[in-house]
Amino acid sequence: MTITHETVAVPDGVVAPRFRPPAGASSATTVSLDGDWRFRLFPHPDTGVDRAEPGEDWDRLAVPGHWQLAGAPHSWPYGVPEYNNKLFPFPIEPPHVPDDNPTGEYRTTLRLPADWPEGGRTLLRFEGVDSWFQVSLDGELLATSHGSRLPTEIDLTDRLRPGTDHLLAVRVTKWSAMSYAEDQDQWWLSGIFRSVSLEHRPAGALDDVRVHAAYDHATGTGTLRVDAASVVGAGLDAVAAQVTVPELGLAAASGEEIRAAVEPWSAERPRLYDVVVTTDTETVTLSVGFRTVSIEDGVFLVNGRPVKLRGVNRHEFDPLRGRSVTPERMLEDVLLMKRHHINAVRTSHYPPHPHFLDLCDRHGLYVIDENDLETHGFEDERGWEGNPVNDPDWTEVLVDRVTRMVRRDGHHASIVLWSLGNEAGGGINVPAMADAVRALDPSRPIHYEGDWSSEHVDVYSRMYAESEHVDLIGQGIEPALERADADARRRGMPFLQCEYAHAMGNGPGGLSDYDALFDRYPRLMGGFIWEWIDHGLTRTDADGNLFSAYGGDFGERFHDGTFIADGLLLPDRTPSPGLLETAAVFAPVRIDAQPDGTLLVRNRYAFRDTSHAELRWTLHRGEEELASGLLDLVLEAGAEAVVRPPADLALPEPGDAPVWWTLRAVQQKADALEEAWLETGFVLGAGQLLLVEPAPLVAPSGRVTTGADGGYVAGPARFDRRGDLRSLAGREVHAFRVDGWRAPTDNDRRAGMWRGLSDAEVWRSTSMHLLAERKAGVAVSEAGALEIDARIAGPTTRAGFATRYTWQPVTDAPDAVELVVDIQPEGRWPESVARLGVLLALDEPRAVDAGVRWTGLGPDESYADSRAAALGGAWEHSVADWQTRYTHPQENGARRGVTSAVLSFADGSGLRIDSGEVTIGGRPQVGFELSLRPWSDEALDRAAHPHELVPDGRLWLHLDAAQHGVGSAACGPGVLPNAQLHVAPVRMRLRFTTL
Ligand code: IPT
Repeated sequence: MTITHETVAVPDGVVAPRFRPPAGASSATTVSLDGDWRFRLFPHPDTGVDRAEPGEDWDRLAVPGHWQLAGAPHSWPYGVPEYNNKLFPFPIEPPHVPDDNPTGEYRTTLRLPADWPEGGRTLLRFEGVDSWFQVSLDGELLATSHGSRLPTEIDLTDRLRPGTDHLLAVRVTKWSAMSYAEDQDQWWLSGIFRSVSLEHRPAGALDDVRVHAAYDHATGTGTLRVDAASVVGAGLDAVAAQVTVPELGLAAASGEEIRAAVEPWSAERPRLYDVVVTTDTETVTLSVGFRTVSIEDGVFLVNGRPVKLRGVNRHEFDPLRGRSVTPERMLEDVLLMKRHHINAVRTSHYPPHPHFLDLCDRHGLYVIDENDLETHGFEDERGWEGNPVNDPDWTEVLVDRVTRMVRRDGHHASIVLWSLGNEAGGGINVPAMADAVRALDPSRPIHYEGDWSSEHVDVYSRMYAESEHVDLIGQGIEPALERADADARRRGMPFLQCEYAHAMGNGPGGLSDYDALFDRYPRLMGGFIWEWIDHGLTRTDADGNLFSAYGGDFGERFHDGTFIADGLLLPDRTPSPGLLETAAVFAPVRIDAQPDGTLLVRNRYAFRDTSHAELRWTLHRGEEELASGLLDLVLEAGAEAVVRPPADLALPEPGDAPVWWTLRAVQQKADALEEAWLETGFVLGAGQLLLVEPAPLVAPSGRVTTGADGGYVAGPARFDRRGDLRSLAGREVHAFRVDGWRAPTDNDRRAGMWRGLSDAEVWRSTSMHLLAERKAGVAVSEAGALEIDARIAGPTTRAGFATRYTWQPVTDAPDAVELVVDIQPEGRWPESVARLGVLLALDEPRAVDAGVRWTGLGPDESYADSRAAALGGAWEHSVADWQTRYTHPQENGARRGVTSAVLSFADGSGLRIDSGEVTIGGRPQVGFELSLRPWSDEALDRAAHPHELVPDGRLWLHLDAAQHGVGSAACGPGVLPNAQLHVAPVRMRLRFTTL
């Protein structure tokens, strides 16, 4: 059979897969072949280039790397990246792919170093090549392989002569039959994107080292058995090895079980022991963690204790290098996760670079290692017709993939579950893969969400399930499966959300609601937020500005746009507000205010008490500290306590800012297991109580005066005769009116998985984006206030906001004016509204340079369903820093609970805004929501990328009673009832003071 890129067959000419010890862990010689290789790109796999062609005058291309990114961020000499989510960018006719199939010819010169050891075998190792490739040496075709995120090894033993140059030729196609199995939601990026090396394998080498390191929590005993094998032909033959654990003074032979009292490994305490495995010809030193994963009574346990996975889905991504990630980036990811209380990672949707797993072992993250398999594009109205996962022709290929993963990674303590793949439907190859995994490693449970009835897996998994449904599953009362036996089996399983809380743009909202369920029900083992990072590739626009590109930005004809930007990190790894929210929700020491005015402190570690943390409280008004102290409290793992401010704490009289009692669990010292990532003062959790509300504003009693032009003057506010606000605080007013719209978030724009219209569509249907004001009357009241009646509504609808604005100067404060806004909705409104409040746009040429200090929740943005990270206090920003530069511009930056804000303009002047009573539907709340931008919501909505937003010479403020939550409807549930904003009467009392 002639093998082509359209052949469905396991790799040919390759050696049996072996385990991959950390770099430097083996005594065997290896040499890296990374560097600049010779390269030429052809339009078709039939390149017509002789395998013996040395390509001396070809281009140079960095290996590892993707050819599409060779000139990033400025040029794209070898075609551009293309982004697709699930739909195949080519006709579905497996195993065929388009003729238009860019194919790279790589050449490099191989020369064995002079000191290359004699005897044994020499393997050429590829850690990852996307997607299909053929390897030739000195003009002879030796191997064909695929499995983009899996290693391939080729035996070159009899072909390499020391001191001689050999020509290595690799032909890599962009598309192949395997593209049908690698349809992950990401950029299509090709080439030799992970390292290449030559590996010496001495005779009797340690090609496969299986580490069985368990921990018996009842006795504190670790058991260790190491099985060692050498690759012989296509199989493995056991070899006798010596196993020592120097730190424990243990020695044994391979295959023998040894026992000792050990400290177990967990993500909380990633204790590792050096285990030295030796044969006559090779020594491998592994970092081994003793731990046992089990499922008992439907509960997921690590070392005998229930563990909740508070995880993220991580794609490999670098904004310049794509999936060709450096060790520095991998470390950055791991440390960022640790610093944000993430304890688990699903390697969506393929085995990561193996070094990433070394880092997970070392720093402590539970891992779901996922097979390189997704066939999502087959899911259409014909219901997975032709899906490789249900096709016997593919069985060997898919089993080969999962086998290569388990062989490569089986020794990692961090891996607690194997995953058979993602979104690949069901069928005969699911049990085939599951059997293969169990045969190699019965010690870890198997995950695969696509096994809908969980027949072949060990955990029940869903993605984006609504919290109501998760609640039912938690209680074990979810709807039954048709087959009683399958249903009974699944009911005995722990439940996992392999994806939830879609973090696209502003969001995810509702994370706390899910997390509370995870805590409530033992059956729920947690979940993995979708996803870790926005895959925005850095590129220049026509004017040379750098920006983060998403689907369509490379002129792709067929793409999925912004859906690639759905992470907790912005593409440059700046934490988004969503990551800060995640850290607060995942906090190991949760501190939550209770309705009875106490704080509930919960130790959510599975294995640690809180003796490493200090519980520090402060009583503060804004930033002014009134008192502070320590709570004498140590909580055992899983324990909780109710705490309250000390009984003798003297509370001040109400003043101009609320008084908070804030409690933080602050880590005191980092030990050796944590020092890589833990910073001094690291916060393990925080919470607070509002003890003293601010004093009400003194009722104004000044009188409006009438100007010569028939207009009105109320302190620093000037109006024309029609009642239009013309200037405030010495600045021209460009816009002032009630508003109900926002620049839709990605979540607002989508209808989620279960609903008809998106929120943004609903708002458009009532023309909320086109609101305009009609004045109905202007009068000066007996009390001397200027009363302006207006109706705010959009075209095509009868619904509107009947509004009265009442402006009154403040006696003895000539620079101050008070505004009461009364909004009465009229007519029929849709189920939600984006915001309720006033919009104020002031002319301010240097708006970006303005500063703002506010008392309220901060320091970062928060929304009704994403507010765990925000704490009451006094905070400061510039208008420029106030903006969150989401990869796709959208509503951002709201600060809630604001009781006062001081704007300082570049010219030295200022404006203070204080809040009096604010009620929605008659319910009082503390403070208002503040948003500030140097551009309008319309401009924000129009912009496709943040760098397109240009300050327009105005400062746009929103002073809202409230905003709608953010939800995660971009993929999943919309805003939950507890965070929806419904149209209701609103009353807001605000005071403006010129400074
Ligand atoms: C889910 C995919 O598994 C994931 O790769 C990603 O595409 C995510 O959606 C959306 O960003 S599948 C979806 C049909 C729930």
